[in-house]
Amino acid sequence: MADQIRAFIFDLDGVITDTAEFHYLAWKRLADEQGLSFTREDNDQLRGVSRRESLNRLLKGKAIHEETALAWMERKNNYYREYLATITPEHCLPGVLPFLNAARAAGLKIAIGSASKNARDVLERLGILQMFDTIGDGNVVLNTKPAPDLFVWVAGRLDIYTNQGVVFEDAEAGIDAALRGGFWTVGVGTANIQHAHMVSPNGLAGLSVQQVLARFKA
Ligand code: B16
Ligand code: MG
Repeated sequence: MADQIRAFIFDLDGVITDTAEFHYLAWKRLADEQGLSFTREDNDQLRGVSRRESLNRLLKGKAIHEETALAWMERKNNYYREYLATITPEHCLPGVLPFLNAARAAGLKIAIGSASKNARDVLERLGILQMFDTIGDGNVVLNTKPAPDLFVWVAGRLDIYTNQGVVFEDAEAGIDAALRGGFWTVGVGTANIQHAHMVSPNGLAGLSVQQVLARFKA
């Protein structure tokens, strides 16, 4: 079992807010313009996956020049950022604010571990950026989920051992990353996350801080 739990680390898209629809609309716009097929089912496979790997999957083996790849990723991101402009504090998923407040009240550090390079902007628009002790996003490490690097970077910034942290994730790649890093894991939602130590199908709304702490009590 763990040493005492000292921090909760949250993925962003799918745990704190739901930006998957905006990613879908942005990739779909690019795909339509380039004559590529891209469905909602395809988009579901991109949860927690970096922008570069998302493009690779969208291309389905089609080869393009590096310059073109960079230009397409920038175009997609510009579309995505147009949609982000509509985000307000009402876009926090149900139960998020009470859960974050309860975690802080219990003396835990709280942090973000998101693959997104836009994470800070999203958190600012949600009005919760200042609540977190550390923000790990798509800009801080080279190797993205399922590599453990991002969560390990966050643990370093929080000054904790990895087995003192619980990672909340909605995506298979994110749970794999946290397990490889030696963290405790809570799978949030209904995706392929059954290998997490604990699963909450109804998001943070279906969970209490005390329940999580009790599950990982030393
Ligand atoms: P960006 P998370 C992930 O966020 C999204 O789930 C994924 O769909 C996206 O491709 C990735 O961020 C990169 O996002 O293009 O904004 O850098 O779930 O890790 O919070
Ligand atoms: Mg996610």
